[in-house]
Amino acid sequence: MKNFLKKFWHQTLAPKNWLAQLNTRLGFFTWLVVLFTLKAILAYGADFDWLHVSDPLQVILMLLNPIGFTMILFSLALFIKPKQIYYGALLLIDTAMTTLLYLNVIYFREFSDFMSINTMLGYNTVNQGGKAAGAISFGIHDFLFWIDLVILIGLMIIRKIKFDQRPLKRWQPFKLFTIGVFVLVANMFFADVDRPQLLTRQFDREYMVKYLGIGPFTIYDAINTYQTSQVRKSATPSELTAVQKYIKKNYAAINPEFYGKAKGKNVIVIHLESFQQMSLDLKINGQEVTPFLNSLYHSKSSVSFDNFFNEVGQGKTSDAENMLETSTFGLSQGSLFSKLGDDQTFQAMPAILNQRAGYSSAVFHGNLGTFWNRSTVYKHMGYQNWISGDYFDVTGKKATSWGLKDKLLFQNSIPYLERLQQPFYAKYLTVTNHTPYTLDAQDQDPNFQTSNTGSTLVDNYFITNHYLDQSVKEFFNYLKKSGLYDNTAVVLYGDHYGISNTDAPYLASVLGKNESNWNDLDNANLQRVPLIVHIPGMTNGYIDHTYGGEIDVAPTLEHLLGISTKRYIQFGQDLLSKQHVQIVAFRNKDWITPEYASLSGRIWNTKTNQLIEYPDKKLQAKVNKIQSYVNKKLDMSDNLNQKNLLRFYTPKDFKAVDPSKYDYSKDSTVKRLKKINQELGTKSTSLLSKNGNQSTLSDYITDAPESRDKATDTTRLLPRNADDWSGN
Ligand code: GP9
Ligand code: MN
Repeated sequence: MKNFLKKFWHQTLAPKNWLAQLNTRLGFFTWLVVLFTLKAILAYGADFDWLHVSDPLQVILMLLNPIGFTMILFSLALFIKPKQIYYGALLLIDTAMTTLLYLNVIYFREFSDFMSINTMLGYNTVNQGGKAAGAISFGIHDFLFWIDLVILIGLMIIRKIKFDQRPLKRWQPFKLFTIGVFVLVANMFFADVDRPQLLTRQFDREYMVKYLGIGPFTIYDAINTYQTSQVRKSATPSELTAVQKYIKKNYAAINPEFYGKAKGKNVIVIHLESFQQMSLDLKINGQEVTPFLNSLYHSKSSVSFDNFFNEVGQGKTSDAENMLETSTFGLSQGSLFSKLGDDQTFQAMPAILNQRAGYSSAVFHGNLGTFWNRSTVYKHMGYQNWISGDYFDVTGKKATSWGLKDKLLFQNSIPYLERLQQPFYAKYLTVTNHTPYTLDAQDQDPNFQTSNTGSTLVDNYFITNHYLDQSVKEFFNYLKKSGLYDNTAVVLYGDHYGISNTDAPYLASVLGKNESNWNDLDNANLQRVPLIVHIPGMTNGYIDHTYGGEIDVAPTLEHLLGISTKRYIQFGQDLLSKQHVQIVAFRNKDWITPEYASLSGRIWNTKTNQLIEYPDKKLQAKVNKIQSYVNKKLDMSDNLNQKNLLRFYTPKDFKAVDPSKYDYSKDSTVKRLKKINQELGTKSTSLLSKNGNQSTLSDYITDAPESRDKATDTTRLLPRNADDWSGN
């Protein structure tokens, strides 16, 4: 290795050899590869924030990832014998790659994201939002991306670099190509070590670039886009008919007792990150983990569900969001938001509520806007405002690596919330209760003593559960004080498990179970998450034992708001309907009902907690029937989403969402909200206007110690993807 590097230096890189090298075919090629690699690293460092690398392997991968792909691509020219074409091809490939790199640099400056094929082809007008033209920002180092090409071509013109007549040695091109392939494969191998399932799970774009580089990312994205477009192209409107027929049969009628119970009220959805049902009513060392959520859970003003399951796949939070907004399932692999979100047709809650009942809409979240492709997806769903971590001060201790701490998110959201026209549909995505559940000592309640299960993760989980509980309580106090409470329905739900099956047995002691006979059904039972619909003024609330899942929330909520759902393509059923079918389909085709569960092909009795090894004929027939119900439901949903069939269907009174109408930059959002309030004048229904244009922020009391901290120039927020818990 040392010898090789020495040789490489003396023969190729040493300044005295520069011109001589550039005058050979091989030397010229080597120089282009080296220079392009340096330019890629320049972009990574100067423009892409070093891709937020967080461990030594990632650093190495980032520095090496341009080499393999560049060698492969550039070496294609080496096979060309005629000298003019050889040099021309090399320069052309280099120019093309430089252009791709530079376009990404410019795009990233505006959108903190990489260019997908859809963006390049202009299908995705969304990201440009009409302002791409004037908004290009140049950096002082930009000339470095082009200077090498200018100098090389200049030297060729003045004949300092002459075309080398001699073609390469017979096997040379093949050898270099192979080395390139070898480097790329090694690159991919180590990427997979550091981030398993990188390709199949479709992490966000920064991930792909960090591990594989701009070139492979673009090619992978192109393949993906092509496949999706083929699937979609082949789809015909008639395929929708089958789905419609299914939906019609699947429809569960409204329950008049609850229909319209929350009509006209604001809706606040609180997405309780990684929060499981088992934490409700749980006592540790004699103390409730979540006393406030428990009080909501048992309130006479709440309809709560204790057999409500998460049904997410690999898209985790984004799958939960997709189900809640659209009542369609996420995908069997990867995240629908990331994979299809760029040009998907949604008929989602924000648009339905807006068009049917005049709701304004906003999402609040402490993590970066591009995570899970939200900045794009929300536009397609018709969200008017997307108030992400990009809006807030996330410096110092204000954030965990997942974003702004929940207490601060709720508090900092008020200036926006109070400017929304009422009724509004506002969603809060909490994030502090996220693995690895580490929380600064200053945020921990000294009066709460967590468990001692033998797993730090589990013990910490209850600490962040408790913090989440306090955050929600502070927010409710504000709602009451500001007067919003009476006119607002609050929906709280957990998105998915917080303790994975690997760690779940550690829960046995706190749940009063036996760790030694922990089984698959125990794991399935833990997939329950809370669903609490709190409607101030309601007095006949109760805990409903219906088996259901996240797919069912949209129709349930819409019916509570007095909005009929018959016309929409929704795979869930109103949980309050007498016709609700109590079969919960998990994303992997497992399922659970009040009587049985099918988990990895084995049947369980959910009442006795027993495995049924040899089901009799009658039971087997029953199980088969349930399984085909589940398969059909998932297949229908997948068919609809993969082929984007909703583009062929416009429900009655529904106006297709035009994503290009939305602009989520902080500046325009602030201006827009102010303008709407001013223009409406006395007709403005926002809390701010109702309050005589006095902010209600002072009604917000938080004990978060960070709320007084001055901004610093450090942040812990790590832009990265879903199940990456590094750097924490
Ligand atoms: C990130 C947050 C967490 O923004 O929503 O996502 P998850 O890791 O739970 O999918
Ligand atoms: Mn989540």
